[in-house]
Amino acid sequence: MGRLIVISNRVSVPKAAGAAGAQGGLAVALNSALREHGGIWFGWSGQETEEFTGHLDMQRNDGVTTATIDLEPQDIEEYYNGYANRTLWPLFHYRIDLTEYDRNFGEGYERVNERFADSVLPLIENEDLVWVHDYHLLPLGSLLRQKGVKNRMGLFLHTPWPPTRLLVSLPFHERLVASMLEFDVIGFQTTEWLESFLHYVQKEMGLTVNPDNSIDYEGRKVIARAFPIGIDFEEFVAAAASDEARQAHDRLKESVRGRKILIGVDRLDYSKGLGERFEAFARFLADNPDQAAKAVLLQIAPPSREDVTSYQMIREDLERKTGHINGAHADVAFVPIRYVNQGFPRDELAGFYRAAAIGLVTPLRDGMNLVAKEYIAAQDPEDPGVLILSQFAGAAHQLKDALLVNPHSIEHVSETIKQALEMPLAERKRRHASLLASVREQDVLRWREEFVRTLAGTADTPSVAPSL
Ligand code: GDG
Repeated sequence: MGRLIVISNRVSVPKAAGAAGAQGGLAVALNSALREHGGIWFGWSGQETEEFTGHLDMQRNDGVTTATIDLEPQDIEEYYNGYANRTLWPLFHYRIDLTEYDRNFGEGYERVNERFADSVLPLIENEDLVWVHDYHLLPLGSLLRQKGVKNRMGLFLHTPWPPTRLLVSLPFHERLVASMLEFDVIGFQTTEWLESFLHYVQKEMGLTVNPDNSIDYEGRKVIARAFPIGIDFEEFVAAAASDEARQAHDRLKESVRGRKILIGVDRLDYSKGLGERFEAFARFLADNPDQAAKAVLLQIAPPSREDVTSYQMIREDLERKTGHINGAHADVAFVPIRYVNQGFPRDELAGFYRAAAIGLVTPLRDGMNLVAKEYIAAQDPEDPGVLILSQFAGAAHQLKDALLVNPHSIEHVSETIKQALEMPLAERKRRHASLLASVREQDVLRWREEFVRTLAGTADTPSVAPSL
């Protein structure tokens, strides 16, 4: 098997084990894959430069080589803040009301993909496997083919894939999807997004999908498959058992003085359903006055994509809602919602999860959602908390023993909070044991192994095709 060339919008430079602010599971998994197979992780440095030069900043840290480029301010505005985060992200999360269709964004997106292709090209050797990530880089495979790359190339999409009826609202949608078909493997988080994609290529492009899910395209076979991403299970269990986690756990527990903790952890993003979650919690407080002084919601929401207006709006909306709900339900010694716009080290986060009686994971739409899996991994199996999970998160396909909810239904979520708080220990343990087995088994190492083996052409093909 050749080396791996991992390409994503941003690159996560490996840090020594135990370093402060250590990395998330995805970065850990990709770095371990790069250590094992050898290769390079390429992407944008996150820095801007007056004029694009294509200069590659090559570094080697902890056994992994990274190569990054800087982008011009116009690139960042049109490609990153524009087409990626104002057009594709909302559209792929079913929010055509927030989707902006601006021709400059589209041109910037193509220009930056071209810059990525030109910059990474000299790094690719004959036998390398090229693994591209996410919605920022959908046309990259096609651009690399045009420049003569013959290697096996795969794409993994971390977000949902939208229904055909929504996708056709995107100008030049045919061109975008056709460019994706230059990859050899296209991976999705769940069969639901896979089915949407296959529906599009059949209905809009008239292509044939074979029983093994491969798509016949211009004399080649493109493999489309679901590869559900997971967490680095062992790493997260170890994080939850660390001294830092225990201290964070004890500090939080002490501060709530016997109240039950509900926890939410999300980037501050409208897809995560935070406003609906706050309203559901307020409804729970209003409908259960006897419980109201016994529960507290800790919402950790580090800011994200702050240059995009819809993100500024969601932030203002949540500040207003928090103020309103706390104003209505607080007393002099207690506020029901603790809303924190700040990130925490992973170990501390694991301790917070463990302290919480309920994990409240209620996105309106989510490719997978790793927070749900982290919450399960961090629990004490002898006295576990309850996971309340949106039916619209990819994770709901696997975590069927969670309490699945429709996050749009404030009443349903409110009633489910009550059910979770009253759940007997035996049922909590039974549900948790089943969820834990699934999170452990389908972890991030398995995810990357399956993708890499499929890309290398050494994996078994799935015997069952999704039903359309
Ligand atoms: C995209 C897709 C898909 C959050 N706050 C803190 C913190 N986090 C970490 C969580 C978790 C990660 O960020 C968030 O992952 P999610 O999966 O929940 O969501 P997205 O960021 O939207 O990720 C998603 C994922 O890609 C992977 O394919 O599951 O559907 O949208 O790991 O723990 N980490 C730390 N402090 C925080 O305060 N250390």
